[in-house]
Amino acid sequence: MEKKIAFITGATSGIGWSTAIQMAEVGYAIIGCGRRSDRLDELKQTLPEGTPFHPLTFDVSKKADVYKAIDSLSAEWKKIDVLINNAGNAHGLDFIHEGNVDDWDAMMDINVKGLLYVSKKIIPGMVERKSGQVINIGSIAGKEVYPRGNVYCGSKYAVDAITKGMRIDLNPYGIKVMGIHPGMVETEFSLVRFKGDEDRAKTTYQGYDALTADDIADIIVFAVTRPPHVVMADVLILPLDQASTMVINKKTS
Ligand code: NDP
Ligand code: 8X3
Repeated sequence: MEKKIAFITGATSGIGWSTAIQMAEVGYAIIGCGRRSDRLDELKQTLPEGTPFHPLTFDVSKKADVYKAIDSLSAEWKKIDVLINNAGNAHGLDFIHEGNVDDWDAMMDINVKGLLYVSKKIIPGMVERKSGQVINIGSIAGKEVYPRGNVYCGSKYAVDAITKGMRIDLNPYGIKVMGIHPGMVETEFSLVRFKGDEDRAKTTYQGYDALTADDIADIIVFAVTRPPHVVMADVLILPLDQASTMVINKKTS
């Protein structure tokens, strides 16, 4: 493969979708992942013409499926230059004593263990080649806890800690490791958190200009286009109207 290869989880929607397009625009071949294969077909049609694209349909929380999907790549596609661990969601927004255990399982299994399963299959190749870049999508929820954020925040604090651990352990191998921690980004995120309640999801982004998925993709492209000696290690990115998880300057009229 002449082009560098980016492996993007959660490429069927939101941040991952925009990242696939912007990475292709700067010359990357794309491995796009997600559970919805129809969306991956749609993504393929949306990418700049001539972009080498390999869809992989799997659930990141199912270890055997993750391994099978990544093992199915040809030797050429296995030489992944950039791994973007983006797949994830919040499930529910409940006080800890009222939380749904299935939601807790989903957030830990997808946001934390899913990231680890994918990393386990891809990072050893980077270590062998002594090159590569890992970009983990955390959240402002991994930097500060808010009411009813409990387990989602826990999952994103874990992503932050794992990212820092990766940077330390991979330091001898010339592998760049970055965490990106966005505030409010208007995607399907709230639709998933509120289990398909469109009105509630929409309200989350009303009264201020939330970030867009493209804003996060911009940061990713900036990070992967730095000179070899430069690592963008940690970025907290917020909408202008957001000062913290709980302080958002919403206009009421
Ligand atoms: P979206 O809901 O738009 O996208 C989530 C993506 O994750 C989808 O492509 C979805 O694909 C994939 N995904 C979810 N669960 C699984 C699973 N079990 N297996 C495989 N893929 C899965 O949300 P965002 O784009 O906003 O979210 C992307 C990341 O950004 C997440 O990690 C989120 O926590 C983080 N984030 C989002 C913020 C926001 O305000 N939107 C703020 C801070 C961080 P599919 O359903 O096809 O499997
Ligand atoms: C998404 C942002 O504040 O809803 O990670 O947790 S927040």
